[in-house]
Amino acid sequence: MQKPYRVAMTIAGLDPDGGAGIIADIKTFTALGVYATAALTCVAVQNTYESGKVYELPSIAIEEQIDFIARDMGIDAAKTGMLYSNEIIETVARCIKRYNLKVVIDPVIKGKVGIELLKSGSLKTLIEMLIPLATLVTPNVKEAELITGIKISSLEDMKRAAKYIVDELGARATIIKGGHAPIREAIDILYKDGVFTEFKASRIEDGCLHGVGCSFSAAITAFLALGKSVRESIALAKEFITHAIKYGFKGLGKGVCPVSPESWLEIDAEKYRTLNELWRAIELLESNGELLASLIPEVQMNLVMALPKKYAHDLNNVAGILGRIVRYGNKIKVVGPPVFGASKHLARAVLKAMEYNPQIRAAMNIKYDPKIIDIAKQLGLKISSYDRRKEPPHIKKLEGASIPWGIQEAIKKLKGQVPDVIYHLGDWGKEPMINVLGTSALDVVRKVIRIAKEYSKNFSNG
Ligand code: PXL
Repeated sequence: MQKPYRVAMTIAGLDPDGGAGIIADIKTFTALGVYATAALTCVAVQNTYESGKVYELPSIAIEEQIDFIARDMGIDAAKTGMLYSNEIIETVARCIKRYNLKVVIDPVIKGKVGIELLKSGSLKTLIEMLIPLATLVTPNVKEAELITGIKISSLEDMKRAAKYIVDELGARATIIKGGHAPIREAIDILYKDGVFTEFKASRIEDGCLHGVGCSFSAAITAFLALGKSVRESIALAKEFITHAIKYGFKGLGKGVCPVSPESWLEIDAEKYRTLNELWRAIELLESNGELLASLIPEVQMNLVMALPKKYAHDLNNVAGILGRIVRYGNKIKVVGPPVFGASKHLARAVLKAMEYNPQIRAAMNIKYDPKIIDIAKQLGLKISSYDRRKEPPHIKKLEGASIPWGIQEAIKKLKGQVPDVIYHLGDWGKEPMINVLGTSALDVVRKVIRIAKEYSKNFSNG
């Protein structure tokens, strides 16, 4: 029978800033749907820019942690990180043999900000006692050089070192990570069963790298725990780590920013939250259908909501209503469901507004009427506008550039503040239009309903 849960264990140190070490490993296991357990080896006091002291746990404490979990839950796969001393390495090697653990050895020697993760005299012990037990060893170029004594300055050197780690040192397989090599692509070389495999990923400019090695080896471990092959686990872990680097915690801490293993889960959660918010806004729109019918422009109406700023790169990260919102007798009809990539115009407007204020995430277009602008003013909404006739020819020629240009003009008029309402008076063949902006789809719809209530009074007064 299929086991209901897969258990992974990290045998590693604590990095209190949470970027690397067991915290990164636990986040990674969790993000990948594997039950996370940990045996703590050391406390490596540090933050994103300075290293402090290392406090070692007695090796008996490490052994007991592993024993307690192995005999209770079982360990489907394990990884090692900071092991620091001969004593700890020997203890961990004994435990791996005792439980015949499937184990990824991440031979960490120095942390990103320089903390010593392995005592200088302990590398020999790691090579002799641990590498022969490894399902996979995951050194970076620097570590591979120290382990093999081979100077690495090319792909060929990486291959020689990889072969050495398996054929001479006895690991089942190794992947040498080329992330640090001075080439455009980050190429990793796997050597397993006499075969080299290259894994490529383009380098991410301005990504976050604190904890990248820990999260990568933890991701491989998680996939191994799920029963995937080494090759498959690496390919999947590569995708995972690229995501974690790209969506890392930019600006957090004063030094090297931490990767974000949790972004793997967060992005899907945000997609769900965004669509859910749009469904709620649709309900509100429909229940005010009669009120809103008079606000529908010739080109019909749409309502969009973008993913949070860090995930909002292009039109596909903005959800809108498929088929738009149309006039239907004296009511409105929401034609289709909310879908990512369903609207271009409003999506471009909201993406531009988000550049100025990341809290802004939603927009809706309504027909232009000077009375509506007056009402918006009376309601205390902040208003700006732009003149489409002043659009420069080079912008006009560029596909999709007109709306962002206009939104930017309107925001610049307010010295960079994003207003609630941006309107323009049209141009040849372009209908005048009002865009209502807000922090969420419901926020925008509520503003539009307030406007519509006043506008309908206006009508009934003649
Ligand atoms: O990234 C390697 C690493 C592993 N383990 C601990 C660390 C670091 C890097 O800072 O602190 C505990």
